[in-house]
Amino acid sequence: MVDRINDIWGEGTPHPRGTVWPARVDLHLEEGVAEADVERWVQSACLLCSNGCGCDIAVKDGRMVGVRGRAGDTVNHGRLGPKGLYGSTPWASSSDRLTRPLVRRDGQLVETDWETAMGRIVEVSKGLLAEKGPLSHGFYTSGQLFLEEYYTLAVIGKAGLGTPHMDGNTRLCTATSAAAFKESFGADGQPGSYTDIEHCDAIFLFGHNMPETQTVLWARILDRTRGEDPPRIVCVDPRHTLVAAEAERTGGIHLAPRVGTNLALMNGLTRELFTHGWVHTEWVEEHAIGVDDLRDTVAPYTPEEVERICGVPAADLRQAARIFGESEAVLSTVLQGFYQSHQATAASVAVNNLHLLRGQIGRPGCGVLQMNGQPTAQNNRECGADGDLPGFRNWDNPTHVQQLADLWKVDAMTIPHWAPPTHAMQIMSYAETGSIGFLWISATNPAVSMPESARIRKILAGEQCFVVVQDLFLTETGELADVVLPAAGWGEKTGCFTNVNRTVHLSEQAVEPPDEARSDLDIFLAYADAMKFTNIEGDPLIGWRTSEEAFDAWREATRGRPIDYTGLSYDKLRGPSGIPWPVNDEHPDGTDRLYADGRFPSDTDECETYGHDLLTGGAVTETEHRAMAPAGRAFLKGAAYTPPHEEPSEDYPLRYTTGRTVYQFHTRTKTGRARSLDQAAPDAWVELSPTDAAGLGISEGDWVRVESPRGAIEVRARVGTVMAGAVFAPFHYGHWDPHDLAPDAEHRLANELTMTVWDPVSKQPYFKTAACRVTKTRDGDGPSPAPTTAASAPAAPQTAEAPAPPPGGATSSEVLADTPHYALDPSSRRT
Ligand SMILES: Nc1nc2c(c(=O)[nH]1)N[C@H]1C(S)=C(S)[C@@H](COP(=O)(O)OP(=O)(O)OC[C@H]3O[C@@H](n4cnc5c(=O)[nH]c(N)nc54)[C@H](O)[C@@H]3O)O[C@H]1N2
Ligand SMILES: Nc1nc2c(c(=O)[nH]1)N[C@H]1C(S)=C(S)[C@@H](COP(=O)(O)OP(=O)(O)OC[C@H]3O[C@@H](n4cnc5c(=O)[nH]c(N)nc54)[C@H](O)[C@@H]3O)O[C@H]1N2
Ligand code: SF4
Ligand SMILES: [Mo]
Repeated sequence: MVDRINDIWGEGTPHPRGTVWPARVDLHLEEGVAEADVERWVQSACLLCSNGCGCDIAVKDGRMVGVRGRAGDTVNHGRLGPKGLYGSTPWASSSDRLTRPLVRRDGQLVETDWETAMGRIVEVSKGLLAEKGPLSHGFYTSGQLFLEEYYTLAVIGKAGLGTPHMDGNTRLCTATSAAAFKESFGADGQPGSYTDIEHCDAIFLFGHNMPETQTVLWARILDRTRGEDPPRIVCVDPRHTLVAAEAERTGGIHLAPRVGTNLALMNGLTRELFTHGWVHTEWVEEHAIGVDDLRDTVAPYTPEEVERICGVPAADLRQAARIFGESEAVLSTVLQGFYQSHQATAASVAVNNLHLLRGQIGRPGCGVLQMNGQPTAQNNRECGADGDLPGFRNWDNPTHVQQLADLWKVDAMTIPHWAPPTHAMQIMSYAETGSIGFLWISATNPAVSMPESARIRKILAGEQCFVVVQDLFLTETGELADVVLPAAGWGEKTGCFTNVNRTVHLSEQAVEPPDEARSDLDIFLAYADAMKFTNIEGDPLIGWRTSEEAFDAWREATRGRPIDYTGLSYDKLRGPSGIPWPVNDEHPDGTDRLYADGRFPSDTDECETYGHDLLTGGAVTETEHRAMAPAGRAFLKGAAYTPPHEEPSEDYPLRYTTGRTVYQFHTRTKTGRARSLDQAAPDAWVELSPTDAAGLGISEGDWVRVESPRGAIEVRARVGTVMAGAVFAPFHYGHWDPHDLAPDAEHRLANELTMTVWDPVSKQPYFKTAACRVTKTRDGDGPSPAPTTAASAPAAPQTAEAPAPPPGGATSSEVLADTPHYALDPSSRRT
């Protein structure tokens, strides 16, 4: 048995550049279960982050009792990280699963049967449709359902109801990834591949704490940095993460920009490439447009100017640019430190620009990974339950809309395309006013995860909007709903999903869902049936009943598009696992790397968007796009840096930012129910720099109040590795508490402080820029509950080799079965 709590990345298998990453199989079974006891192994992939590690689920007595990595899988070569090993299965047998629908009666949520619950939904839905039309309907879904479920929901919304108000929590997660691809290359889709790790000679991580958030991918990188001829690492993060430690170890560099200043730093790096002649001029001339404008845009950002804005020493910026400029093959990864921060799309596009300027794209080692976070975020973007049109189609292109109308046999005018799809933050605003009077939330917990929590609670609890919540558990969001539907989860249903590097996995049903819980697919189909959605021939709009039939329908929707699934089938996915799209006649076994030919899907008739001005978000028109004659070339686009919306002031002198720890996933509905993960990070904290802590008279473990103009939390302080002037809070902790409802649990939700503001292009809200103040409220009685293993470690020098054990340090992964999980108070509609 392995211990992935203390030994997060596991035994190393270093290997030389250009050689295949060796396999290492990780296995974990529930306490008391031996390998010989396992009755069946069922093929799947891990659903606890975007890495999509191939695994098999162990089944015994009709229960999921553990997981084992798939040695032959192209993604993980057998490895699994802490969440995947310990967090994948315990939640499923938790005693507080939702097993029957709930409806609100006289203010109380009470159990009921499916007929009553669906009857209530359909009654409200039909009533509003008749009275106000489809714009009264909104859907807020996830990055954690299956492809088949998103596609079904997308068809219901676009062709059944005809509402543009549909989005996913992917808006909070990877909207910027999609936007950055569309702006640079014309369509969504990761150009790079994980195999680039084996070929590169430098890796840049932009706002990405990979050692904690994609642990298996980080293990793959460690196997290069600890082997012969290692790549140099460059880290861009205001905290001294383990990426920063590895940067220092490999002769790379750690750049710690002030929170909210990424774009100034990127403009500085770009300027350095021009200044030193590190631009591959011939390649750029042939394959990109916009180079002159970009050179002008970045001209003011001298290293000294960058130092003034970002606080990054000019010499460090120069060194980082030199590493980019002189390496033969750079791999870049970008994540929430960029996507959820100020000027998100512009900063992320700037990473694409660096690769285009160097001509480093589509070749081994030269990947751009605009990362995803959630396991199935990619599928939502592909299938269009995030508002996009399915198959990376352009809502502004009548031919693309007509293709879908033909496929679904509906009038093209039914499909909402007269204006951009409504983004999640706007959906909430419409729900706030009641112009959306019916909001269906599936597989996401916005009461904890959306910014400015007090406002979100008020919207969901108010009478102006009827709220349906579909989840595994009665979450903080479910408590505010009018109807709660019990869903079947991973392992209890069959479906496919696609990871960051376009790799598709099939996840088979291993066990039956509890009692009356149903798959999300079945729930959406039941709604479509009850609403009697039909096509123009009078046949049912949704012609499929099973997930395999839904997959086959989806496959047809991708024909001829960059994201081509036509060569995939359930049978094919049951073979060697982990196949990257496009998969078609030309590429029957999938495609490791896009754009090898230097041709991009940027043509006016092919692209997914005509693009935007990165500074203002203003849309480029079709005519303007056509005039640029992209002819398969990529776009180099830039923007000037502007200061964040809320800068430190006398009242709020510090910069507030939020994020994750390795042991918890999001709002903890799964990881909080696995004993070892829960114990490794049981409660909230904030990280302060030693300088700020000393100035405020705060010691490790003291209780502090952290306040922004919107709200406050009271948690314990970790004197940590965050840069001076910044404060970091994990966002995992709502009021649900597996131990008990702690008196302080109401006051530990990081999003009480964040604000309702978003990127002008991707519309992704900013979770990583706000101003705050910190005051000590009382002495602590020991260290804070923050993990001591990774970026949240105490300020004492941190080395990548020897992280200290976490508090508690237990390795049992049994479900927290007997503790009262939930102080269930269905009468509360908290405001
Ligand atoms: N353990 C674990 N793994 C996860 C998840 C989880 O909840 N737990 N969630 C998954 C999901 S959905 C996602 S989206 C990913 C997210 O994965 P990451 O993006 O790696 O995680 P975060 O902690 O949100 O943010 C990354 C880093 O951004 C830094 N940062 C904060 N502000 C700024 C800034 O202004 N500029 C820069 N350059 N950096 C800044 C933070 O210090 C932090 O180290 O993780 C996925 N994997
Ligand atoms: N302050 C701050 N806030 C953030 C972030 C941050 O960095 N800082 N990160 C943002 C990001 S990147 C993300 S991705 C979001 C995540 O935020 P959420 O999406 O709210 O987080 P989860 O806890 O993953 O919620 C998923 C819900 O779906 C349920 N679920 C799981 N599987 C299924 C299923 O098969 N069917 C159904 N019906 N339900 C299921 C789970 O029980 C859970 O309640 O948070 C965002 N919020
Ligand atoms: S890296 Fe992500 S996908 Fe892989 S085991 Fe960990 S949580 Fe699961
Ligand atoms: Mo995410």
